[in-house]
Amino acid sequence: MKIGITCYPTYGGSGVVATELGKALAKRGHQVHFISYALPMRLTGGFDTNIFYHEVEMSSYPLFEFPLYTPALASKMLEVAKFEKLDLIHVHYAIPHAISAFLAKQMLNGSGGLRTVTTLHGTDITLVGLEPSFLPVMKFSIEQSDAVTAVSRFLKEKTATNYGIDKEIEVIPNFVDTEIFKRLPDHLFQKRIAPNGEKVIVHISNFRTVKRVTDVIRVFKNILEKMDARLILVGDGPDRSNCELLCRELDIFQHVKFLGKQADLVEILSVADLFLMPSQSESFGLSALEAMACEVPVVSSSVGGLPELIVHGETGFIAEIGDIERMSKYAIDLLTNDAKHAMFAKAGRERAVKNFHTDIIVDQYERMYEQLVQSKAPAALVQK
Ligand code: GMT
Repeated sequence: MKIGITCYPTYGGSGVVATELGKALAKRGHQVHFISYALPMRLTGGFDTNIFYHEVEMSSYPLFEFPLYTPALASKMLEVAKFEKLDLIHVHYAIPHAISAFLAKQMLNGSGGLRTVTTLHGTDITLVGLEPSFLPVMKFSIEQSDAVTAVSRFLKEKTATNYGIDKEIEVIPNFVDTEIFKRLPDHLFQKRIAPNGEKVIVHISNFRTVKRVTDVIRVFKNILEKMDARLILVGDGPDRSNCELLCRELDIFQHVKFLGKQADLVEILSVADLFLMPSQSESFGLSALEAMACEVPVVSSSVGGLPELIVHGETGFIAEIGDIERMSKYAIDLLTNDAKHAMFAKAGRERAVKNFHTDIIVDQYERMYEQLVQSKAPAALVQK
């Protein structure tokens, strides 16, 4: 098949999922065309004869106070779909990608029946899309998509209730390449991070308010009262300065490393003893899955899709949002009980391999694409 993929190319789970999906589809022999305003973050690392990248050109004009990305993206989608003869375009994160895909499909009407797929990822549904200035167009563009998927049951239900959409939404969870995301014996990095065998706690996010990174720091402070430990914070974003300030106020800065954005997460997760994800909102929690694949137990909040990923008492623990004391108790329990920690680490890895390995999930997307493409109306029947 010839498949177009549109996503946000920057730091973030939806772009990671879209890019890894495209790479896996290309490996299976499909031709994949990424359409975005920049090269997706994980699309580096060598030439692949089945992968193409088309950049959306953005022109500025003094009259336009705001960049007009939606129509520019639709025009690029149209161009690529027409000349590369795409079977379908799969957009990740509905705003504004589903709108552009709808426009491209409308413009192509009658010349081959381009199919569109929208994957809902998180705040496109739970936050941004709910704003009155977006809601009607969000509902419309989701309903107009030929197929819609959500990354968790939680998100599927939210879409139905928040938007009154009764269209079929298939839950296809996120995935991880467990051949790449696996614990590595890297003693050098371990020595640099925790030279005296200190416990290593990791958090990875884009440091937005919904991630509640300050809760991570407060839990870590409680851990430090019981044992020597290091906190590794990976990523960057609006709350980073606040977090650095809080570490100084709590006088724990010397135990915390802010690594900023990092490409090699496996190396970092391989030295981790615990992963913290105390988010306010999390429709799936991709980095928690990546941690599980690297045998790192997770302590998280109980929001959104996290209880679908983390099995409480088996692969990690979940607590109410903001319940720092309970999260600290769970964290200390795991960090002080080696046998329990080993069981959780093993169970997390097994769950990632058994339920969320790339092949299992990409099969589901591929099946859905095949059904869509087979149901394509012959050109003559497509409304002119
Ligand atoms: O929804 C967002 O704010 C951003 C989005 C992203 O691009 O990272 O995150 C969502 O999608 C990820 C990939 O499916 C999920 O792992 C995250 O849980 C989800 N974030 C939220 O729901 C806050």
